Amino acid sequence: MNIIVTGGAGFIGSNFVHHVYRERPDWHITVLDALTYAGNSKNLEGLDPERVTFVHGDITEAELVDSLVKDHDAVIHYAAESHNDNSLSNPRPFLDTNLIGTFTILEAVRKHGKRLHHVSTDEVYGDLELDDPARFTEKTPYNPSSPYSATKAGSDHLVRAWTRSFGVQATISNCSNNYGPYQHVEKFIPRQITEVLEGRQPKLYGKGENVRDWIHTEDHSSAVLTILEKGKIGETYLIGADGEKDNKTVIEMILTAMGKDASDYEHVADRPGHDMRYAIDSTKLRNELGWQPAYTDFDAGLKATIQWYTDNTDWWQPQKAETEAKYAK
Ligand code: NAD
Ligand code: TDX
Repeated sequence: MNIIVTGGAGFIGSNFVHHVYRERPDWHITVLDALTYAGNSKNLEGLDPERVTFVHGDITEAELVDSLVKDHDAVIHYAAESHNDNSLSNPRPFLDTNLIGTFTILEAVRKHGKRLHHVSTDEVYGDLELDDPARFTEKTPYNPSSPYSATKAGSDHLVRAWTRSFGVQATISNCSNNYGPYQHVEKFIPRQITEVLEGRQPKLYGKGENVRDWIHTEDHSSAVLTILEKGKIGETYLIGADGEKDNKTVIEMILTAMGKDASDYEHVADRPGHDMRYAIDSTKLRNELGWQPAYTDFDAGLKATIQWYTDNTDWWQPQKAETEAKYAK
């Protein structure tokens, strides 16, 4: 297999590149990434250049995308503007990358008859009440809340339309909140860990009752590889590992693991339109494709992630001041 991973220098994309590099030693990987503020070529350091080629480019550049897709077997499409808070302050790049970028990839895979796996999010379904016994399934109606989730929902619809109307060979996955190494410090867990490492208090939005369904990024990678190899064309699979936790609990776990008082955090203004709860039912993926998550001990995964940020200050410090300046604004 000769694959393209878009967004392969970002958090989840680079973890997927490392996963495939280990699990499929005879595959060749081409990473296509624009290296926006969220991309970092250091995430791919140490990989054999014979097996991984890096192309610095934008997924909205039709000629470049077409020329790459022509010579590969499949595209695994991770590239996106991914942060809800940024989508509230400046939505435009979300429309360009998440909608026009996905459209550009669809046109190329359509023309050259190549396989596509589209990586999406559970946020397309909107949110659940805290006491709702229901979880999201592949049949839940779309109801996105933020500019980010609306553009991801739009990208999913484009992939379905190109599959039905033009016979594009595509699958879609919608995953819950990821955590693990190489995650940008703008996101909840790395932001709080690095605040503590820099001697400041973690920042909890509102009352912190909001629930996220945490999955280790390694489990996301193994699920995407499973769908790429065994998934049925035209189908959508939800990816989740039964990891529901409210934000207040996660902050308290981080503080405790880092030797601080569990109440040593500050409440800050809530996110406008803040989704209350996400929860994934991944029965279809488990029953039909035989996938199982392996990293379900959240406490152990969180401690390993804290250790990674503690050991890799050179990786995150260059992004930190700029990120906090954006938040302050
Ligand atoms: P990220 O922001 O860490 O990385 C995004 C990558 O895409 C970066 O390397 C960036 O340089 C690249 N990129 C952005 N715009 C581009 C463009 N126009 N052309 C080429 N490259 C471009 O994001 P992430 O958290 O790793 O998310 C990756 C994917 O997974 C996204 O599609 C996101 O919607 C989806 N997802 C994320 C989560 C999560 O918890 N973070 C959960 C479910 C799904
Ligand atoms: O400082 C913070 N304090 C805080 O309480 C930050 C940055 C976040 N939060 C809250 C907001 C959310 O309830 O923590 C929760 C997680 O926030 P984010 O890390 O921004 O993630 P979320 O908005 O849930 O979206 C993430 O999961 C789904 C990813 O960023 C998306 O790309 C993915 O689609």
